[in-house]
Amino acid sequence: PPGPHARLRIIGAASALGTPLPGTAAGPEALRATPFLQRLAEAGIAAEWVETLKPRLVPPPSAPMGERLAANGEFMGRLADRIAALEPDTFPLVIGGDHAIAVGTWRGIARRQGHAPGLVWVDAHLDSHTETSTHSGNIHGMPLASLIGEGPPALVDVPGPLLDPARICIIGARDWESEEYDRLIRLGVRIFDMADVRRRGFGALFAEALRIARGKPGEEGGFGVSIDLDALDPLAVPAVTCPTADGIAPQALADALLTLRSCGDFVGLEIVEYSPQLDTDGSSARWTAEFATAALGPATYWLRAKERNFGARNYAPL
Ligand code: HAR
Ligand code: MN
Ligand code: MN
Ligand code: MN
Repeated sequence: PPGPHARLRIIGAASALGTPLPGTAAGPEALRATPFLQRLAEAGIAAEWVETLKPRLVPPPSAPMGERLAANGEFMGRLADRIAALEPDTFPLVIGGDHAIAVGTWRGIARRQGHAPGLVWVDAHLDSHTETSTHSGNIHGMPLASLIGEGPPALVDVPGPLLDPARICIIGARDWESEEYDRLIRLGVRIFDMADVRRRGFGALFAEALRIARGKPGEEGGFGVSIDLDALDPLAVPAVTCPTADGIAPQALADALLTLRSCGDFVGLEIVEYSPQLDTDGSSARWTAEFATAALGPATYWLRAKERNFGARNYAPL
């Protein structure tokens, strides 16, 4: 079981290779320059920013699909290698970058532990096209399908165990094309859309998503959470590549993430699509820090007792 003081390791993934808009490439270093680390430290979280990885090949958005896929594959391979090489007893927080980086994050985490985790995917979108079904040609619309094994070799062949679709749950979806929706239903991925969120409440759905991601009793690999900031309502969190109306209230997400503090089987967190040029008042950066803090701060005694889980990953105070 993980130790009670897993050390937090932040990896920046400064990529916009999955989108025609360049903004997300500056995301990690921009967040690093805000009070992001200070906010974590205030909450008793000692974090080390390990490295910000940058793409080696940056084809223009007009380049052929094959060239853009190859550039993504090269970058995701290096990201997965870096994550797989993290010391034991550390917890990875990966900061994007557009959402195509998920290919590297989750294959790397799966390889690191020798078993795929379940995954809660918080997003306005389904990100489950392939190179043949995509309407836009944008590769950040493809990472989830490729993590399950459907998609172009450049993405699917990044080394590491594939994810089990029965242990993936999407929350917050409200904008998709039928091909990706049909693919996920065929594969058995659960989708909670915004109508479900309004009907049942975000907290209840998030708890159910965790059960889905953990799998049947005794299943291995723990679970991870991937937060695409465009899942949030763009009136509150506008600094994203694809703002999509009628999203999740940021406080509802922060409240739900608090429940992760007591989960000893929580194995990784990813936050993507931050586009600093659009963050004119810094509010999107503040919410991003709030989400990381909510998920990764020390578990309270009350929460730990409630969960009866003493493998909780706490972070030693600075
Ligand atoms: N479905 C659309 C497409 O394939 C939009 C998907 C990508 N947008 C994101 N990722 N920001 O979630 O182009
Ligand atoms: Mn996404
Ligand atoms: Mn999205
Ligand atoms: Mn379309």
